[in-house]
Amino acid sequence: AERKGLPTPKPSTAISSKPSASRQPLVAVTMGSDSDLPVLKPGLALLTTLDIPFFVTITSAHRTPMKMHEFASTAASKGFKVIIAAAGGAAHLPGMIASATPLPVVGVPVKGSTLDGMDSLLSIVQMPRGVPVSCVAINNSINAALTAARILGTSDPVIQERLVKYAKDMEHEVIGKAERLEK
Ligand code: RP5
Repeated sequence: AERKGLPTPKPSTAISSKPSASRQPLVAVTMGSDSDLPVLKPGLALLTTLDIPFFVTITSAHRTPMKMHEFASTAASKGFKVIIAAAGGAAHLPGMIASATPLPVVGVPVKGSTLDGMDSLLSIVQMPRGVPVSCVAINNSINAALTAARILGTSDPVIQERLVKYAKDMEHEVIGKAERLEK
């Protein structure tokens, strides 16, 4: 639903389809519950399109606090460069992850069945000074994937070039839609 009305750039044919599992994952993706997975799926698909290897797990701040802490505190030494953390409701996961790692953490507020996701958004965005979480819009896993890719792109020109192409594809798609309307 998050992509409704938004441009949907096609995957580049220049991008390798080599499975990411065979290479060092650069992005660690975690979520509070498997019920968050449908929201993360578009972002995971985009990471695949951008040929960025990633690892996905579930670590709940409340239900599996030990596993969450182990995940966060070992992520940097395992070679991950960025963490994406999605949670809904009392969405403490991204902030707690950020408290236990020096890696950049991108938070995805997941819209639950009540409160329209405002609860998740405020829980993630209102971090105390000193423990940063970069929070994207409610349910916007695409922007979480792009933020992770942009971070990686600062030290990887190939990824940065793919992001330039992504933006160009998006621009062409919107211009194409506008031209069809203007006829
Ligand atoms: C949060 O509670 C999860 O991130 C999820 O968004 C929400 C509801 O979890 P379930 O009850 O669906 O497992 O911790």
